[in-house]
Amino acid sequence: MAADARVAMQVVQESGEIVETPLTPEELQLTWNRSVCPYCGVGCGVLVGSKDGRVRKVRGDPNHPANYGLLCGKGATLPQMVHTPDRLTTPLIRASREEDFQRASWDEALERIATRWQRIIRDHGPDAVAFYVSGQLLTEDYYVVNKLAKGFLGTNNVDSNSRLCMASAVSGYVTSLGADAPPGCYADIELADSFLLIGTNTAACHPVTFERIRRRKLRAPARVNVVVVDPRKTRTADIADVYLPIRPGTDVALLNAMLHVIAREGLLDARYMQRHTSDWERLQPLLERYSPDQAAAICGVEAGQIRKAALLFAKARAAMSFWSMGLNQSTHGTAKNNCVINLHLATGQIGRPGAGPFSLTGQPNAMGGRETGGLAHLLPGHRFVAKEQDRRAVEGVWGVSEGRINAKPGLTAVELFNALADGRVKSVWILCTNPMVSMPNLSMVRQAFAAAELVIVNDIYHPTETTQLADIILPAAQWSERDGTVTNSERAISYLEQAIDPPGEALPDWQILCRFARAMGLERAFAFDSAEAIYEEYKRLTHGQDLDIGGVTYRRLKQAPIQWPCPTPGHRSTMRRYTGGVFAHPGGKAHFIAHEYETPAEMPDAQFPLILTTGRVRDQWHTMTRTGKVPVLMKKEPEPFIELHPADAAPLGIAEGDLIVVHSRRGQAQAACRVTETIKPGTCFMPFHWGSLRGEAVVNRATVDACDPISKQPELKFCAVRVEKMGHGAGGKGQADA
Ligand SMILES: Nc1nc2c(c(=O)[nH]1)N[C@H]1C(S)=C(S)[C@@H](COP(=O)(O)OP(=O)(O)OC[C@H]3O[C@@H](n4cnc5c(=O)[nH]c(N)nc54)[C@H](O)[C@@H]3O)O[C@H]1N2
Ligand SMILES: Nc1nc2c(c(=O)[nH]1)N[C@H]1C(S)=C(S)[C@@H](COP(=O)(O)OP(=O)(O)OC[C@H]3O[C@@H](n4cnc5c(=O)[nH]c(N)nc54)[C@H](O)[C@@H]3O)O[C@H]1N2
Ligand code: SF4
Ligand SMILES: [Mo]
Repeated sequence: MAADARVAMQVVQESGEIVETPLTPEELQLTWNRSVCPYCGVGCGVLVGSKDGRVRKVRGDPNHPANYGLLCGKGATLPQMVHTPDRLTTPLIRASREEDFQRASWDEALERIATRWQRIIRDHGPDAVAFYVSGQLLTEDYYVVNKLAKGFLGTNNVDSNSRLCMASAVSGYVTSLGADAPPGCYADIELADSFLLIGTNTAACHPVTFERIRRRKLRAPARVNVVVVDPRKTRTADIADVYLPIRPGTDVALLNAMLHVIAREGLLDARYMQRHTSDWERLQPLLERYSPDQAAAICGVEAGQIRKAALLFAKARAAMSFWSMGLNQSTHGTAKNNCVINLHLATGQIGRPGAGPFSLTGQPNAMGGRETGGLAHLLPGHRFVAKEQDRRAVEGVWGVSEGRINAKPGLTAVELFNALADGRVKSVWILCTNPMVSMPNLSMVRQAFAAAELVIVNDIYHPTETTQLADIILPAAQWSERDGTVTNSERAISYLEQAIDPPGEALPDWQILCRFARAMGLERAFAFDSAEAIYEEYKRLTHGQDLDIGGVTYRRLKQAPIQWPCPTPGHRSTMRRYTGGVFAHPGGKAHFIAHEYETPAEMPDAQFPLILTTGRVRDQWHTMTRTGKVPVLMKKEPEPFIELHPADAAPLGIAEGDLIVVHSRRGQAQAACRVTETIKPGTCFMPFHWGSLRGEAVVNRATVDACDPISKQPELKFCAVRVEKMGHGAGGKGQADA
């Protein structure tokens, strides 16, 4: 597919300004391939310009419906992270953790894993091994790892970093609507006249989607309104008509109060509720207790503002809500998702143009992961491990005997590392994630690595904080070096074309897994010779399911992305689900779900009086293995920082730029203080990007690993800490790499 790249490069700046650069004569000499940005879940289409085996340029794909040509700074600088000196080119192995890594052949490395895993499985059972994977794998990788573990090795221990990310959205949609995934599409943005942005720093984390919302607002400032709810006044709040600086963790109280107001003011859509929903009678009595005044006291915002936000939402012709980690990463993450969806159901703001709840997916293929069963309780095709008929259906397609798939869900991310630490799990294979930076409560994770008998890591670089602790490191082909598919936030499946060859002996993750399966004696089931062959098999498992992709082929995807469901070859794409008001629960009705506000797991006290919340900056991606190598991206925020309100800083004698340390019951992190009024008093904020390879600003040493009981998602947005000054510019006492 020769993509037409005769388009100007359009990059959206933080100010919202769009900088356009026309194609240079050299760029016209490049070979252009169509792909998708491998960073956030917006899923921007990109054109990849390469020459002599190297990626030289990236441009936004003018025809891709996620971005219509626009990119943010991370997408625009992709070529700079592909060819770096620390790329892995061969497998690396070592006999003990005291030794250095040695190069090895693929056969040697995979034989070694196969021998060890066969022994562990024989001696301790299949649940003594586990995979910890990533929303940045492609759909085909995800499918193979699930088939291998759940169908053939006999363990459901496949969990993903999506557990730290979208798990609460999954459980929220499933409990409220009957099935996973956002019902609407990006094109709704141009049709909506009210936006609720809650627990999302869209401007920094989904910049191209934010730009669409911003333009919508600016084009009709009087008609279109925006409500932003965040304890930090981020750039996202720049476009807000109502900004609610909520106390962290109190969103359930706020959302209940908004619905209280809507009911009080007679703004419920009674007809819609009666026809298409159930269980309002359970929610209504609870709402009585959430008057704006009561919620104001809990949330630390003005009652009048809560009222205003509620009216803007309910009176809108079409209202959309967007949310992400500020709601999901919580011990009540499922409840928060349910409460947002309650608002939509009560006002009929769902299943029609411009209206609907829209969780912003974090990673580029977290959606594909959810579809292919990439969490420990799921099976491919939106199926559940715990449901017998689901297991039978999957066993049939995989050609394994009835009963082969274990009925017990596997270990979820935090459970998995705990099980490694206490010896229940002996070996873990980590693909495409860097848990020694991104998991909560890193000292526990460190113990898990120390206790593990065999740690295998697939990455593209070495060292990372995680590869450093491995026994075997396997070199993965990355973005632009392989093909496959991803699904973005709006359920759009896109095809990523291979543009160049991978370096050295690096292989796509699915090929590594298939070669390993063959080393385990599983030749037949893992004889896939292409990503397309995997896709065709996976497709069979979506037949008759809500996400049926029977009509999707690589051939069609090479022309344009397709939004599922798309059950037949003649079917075009599904922009919106539930347009007829028939939901995926048996009986077709969506459920109202009642939740009381409850406090987070670890509340501040005399010893640890402040709330620590964590998150992201615009120009860095996660643990910085890629964006940290791009000079222009490092410029904006070259150093880690801790935000503190002047009212909290002054009594501690802390001034702007002071080096401060954040202590929790579990560990500490250090960074320079940024004294700012944009953060809620009583709260401090630290980005989680900086890992131990970059110093002592490792915030997950302090975070808590308490989880939502339903989604099992950890509370990365709330724990109790104390901060103190270390002296201007002075180095801190190190903490061995946790
Ligand atoms: N630049 C950049 N973009 C990214 C990523 C990245 O690493 N860098 N990662 C991608 C991924 S995987 C994800 S999951 C998304 C995450 O995208 P976001 O969820 O937008 O990012 P965060 O910064 O983690 O958190 C969002 C906001 O939640 C607020 N918050 C904290 N506690 C609460 C609370 O109790 N209530 C409310 N209402 N708000 C709260 C924080 O102050 C923060 O501004 O971004 C994706 N995009
Ligand atoms: N405190 C705190 N912690 C958090 C969060 C937070 O908000 N606060 N957010 C959480 C969330 S939402 C997320 S999604 C996680 C993200 O956390 P991680 O998944 O740990 O972060 P990444 O840096 O994206 O890790 C991806 C790894 O895969 C490698 N890689 C890149 N491409 C490929 C490939 O094609 N194949 C293979 N095998 N490897 C590849 C990269 O080099 C990198 O080492 O962090 C979570 N942790
Ligand atoms: S908005 Fe997301 S997908 Fe689009 S270019 Fe930026 S990081 Fe990539
Ligand atoms: Mo995420």
